Amino acid sequence: MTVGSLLAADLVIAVLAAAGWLGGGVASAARRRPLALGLAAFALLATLTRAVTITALARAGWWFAAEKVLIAAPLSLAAVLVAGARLLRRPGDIRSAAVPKLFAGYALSGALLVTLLHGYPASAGAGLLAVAGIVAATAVTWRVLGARPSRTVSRGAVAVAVAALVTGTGLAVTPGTVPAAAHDHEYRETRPVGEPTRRFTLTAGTTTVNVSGRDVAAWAFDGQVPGPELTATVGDVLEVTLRNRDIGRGVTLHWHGYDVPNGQDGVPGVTQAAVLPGQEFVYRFRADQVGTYWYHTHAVFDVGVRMGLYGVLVVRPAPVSGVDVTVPVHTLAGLPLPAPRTEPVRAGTPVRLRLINTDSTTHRYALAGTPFRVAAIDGSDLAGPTPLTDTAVLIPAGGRYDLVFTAPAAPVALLVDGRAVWSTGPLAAATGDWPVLDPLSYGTAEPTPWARFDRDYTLVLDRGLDLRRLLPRYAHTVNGAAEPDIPPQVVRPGDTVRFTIVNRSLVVHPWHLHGHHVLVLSRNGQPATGSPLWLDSFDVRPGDVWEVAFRADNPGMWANHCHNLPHAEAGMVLHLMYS
Ligand SMILES: [Cu+2]
Repeated sequence: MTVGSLLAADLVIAVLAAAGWLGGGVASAARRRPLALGLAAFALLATLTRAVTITALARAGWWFAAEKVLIAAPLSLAAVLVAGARLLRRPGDIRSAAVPKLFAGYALSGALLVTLLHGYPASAGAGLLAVAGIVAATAVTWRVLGARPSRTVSRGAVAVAVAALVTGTGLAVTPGTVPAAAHDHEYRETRPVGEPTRRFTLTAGTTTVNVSGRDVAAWAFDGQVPGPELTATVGDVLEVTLRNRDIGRGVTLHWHGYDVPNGQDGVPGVTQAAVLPGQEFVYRFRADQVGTYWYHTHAVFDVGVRMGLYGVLVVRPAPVSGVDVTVPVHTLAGLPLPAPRTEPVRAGTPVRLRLINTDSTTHRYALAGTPFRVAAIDGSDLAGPTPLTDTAVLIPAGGRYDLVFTAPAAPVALLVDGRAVWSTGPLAAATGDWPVLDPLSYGTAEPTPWARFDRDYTLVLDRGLDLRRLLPRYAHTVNGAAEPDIPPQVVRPGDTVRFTIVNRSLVVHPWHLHGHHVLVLSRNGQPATGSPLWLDSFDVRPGDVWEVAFRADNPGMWANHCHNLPHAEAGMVLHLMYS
């Protein structure tokens, strides 16, 4: 069982246990004896089962189980002692068993709320608030059901509830380490880039585009989705003038995967101000990295990218022979892009397909009709890629794979999630049951360039209630905090830095560090054994633990965030900053 499914199973069992106790309590109060006993027995079994799931999660990593061991386990034990013991007693008036069962239900619900609303890391404040709620709810139940606890017991309950509430609130609202203001830095260009050799102008504006015969509202560069394909040869100096015609909330250009100097990175509020209607901004950088990249707005980027403010950036070595096709996949107003295209290719011609996922979720790509190799991922060439046949690849949000093959005489087709997007001729292919390539074991290994690390950071991805804003939100969190309250990671120029990224939530988080490519060291304790993988976008699935590392060689203030853009807008953004 994967850690991701353990997390889900534990959550389901916790819900069932809480519901079972609450239902049993209500049935007892209604004097429905068989139902009450059945539900309570079921709840007792579910509560005890959690000992197994919580232990397994703790063995997989403390991050997955901290609050379950420290808060849920003691509360579950209390529930079992109070309500379970009651089950063993000689049958009397079933109604008198209602309060113990309801107490157990409150205890398990309280623990569940701690997991769902607070998550990681476990905190005494959250635990005490849960205790206060449980004691208060039990005291009220006692009254409502007309039972008469002794004066000592009721006074004791009130005292415990008040003390827990006060202490818990105090601990919960005390601010942690609030980061230094992350938004007034600006790193000036220090490297001279030379005279531009490739000049482009991109004008952002609202428009209507036609997708599969339907007119849909879009935000676009130069009126087209995707925007114009920017191409360069390695060594070129790119100058891109961004103009904003009428995108009211502003626009920027972020060069996804391109490790530009910080001032060119296009993150509003961090490296520049958003370009408002009527304004312009000029980006200039040298094209030192060969490969497949893309650009997109980083201003209100959940809406902006989804509405169409993105395009392709390809930097080729010179000279290039053969067929070279870019396939940027996107979902615009629920409709898939690009439209299917057929392009006959003469047999024997070398073909490179540059697959780009510009959506917020993973896509599955399958190339049918030919063996192929994965020549590059995220712009970096792989070492010793071997031929693959009938194998699918999963590309995370923001990620790119370059597939290469020699065109056979028979047709070849590229399918995205089962839909043909590019082909050399008619080909019906069923690719749904193909195995998926694991890039961590593909290609030829090379020694890791570093033996030791100057900095170690752990990012635990979760969900939680963020109360630090005007309106509370159910945020996507990193180490229990949401933007802008996640402390920045501080590095010195030249440091080798290791990140451990842990996903204890139930959804995939495609991780994306700006300005640097990270080398994958391991996933879930298994070292990467294939070609060195230098990634800028990788899917951290539920229960995953990724270890990646990079050299701090690009000074500035860099966004480090989830590239599922709704998650990023809901708090999952922090910054990497150079001291
Ligand atoms: Cu995410």
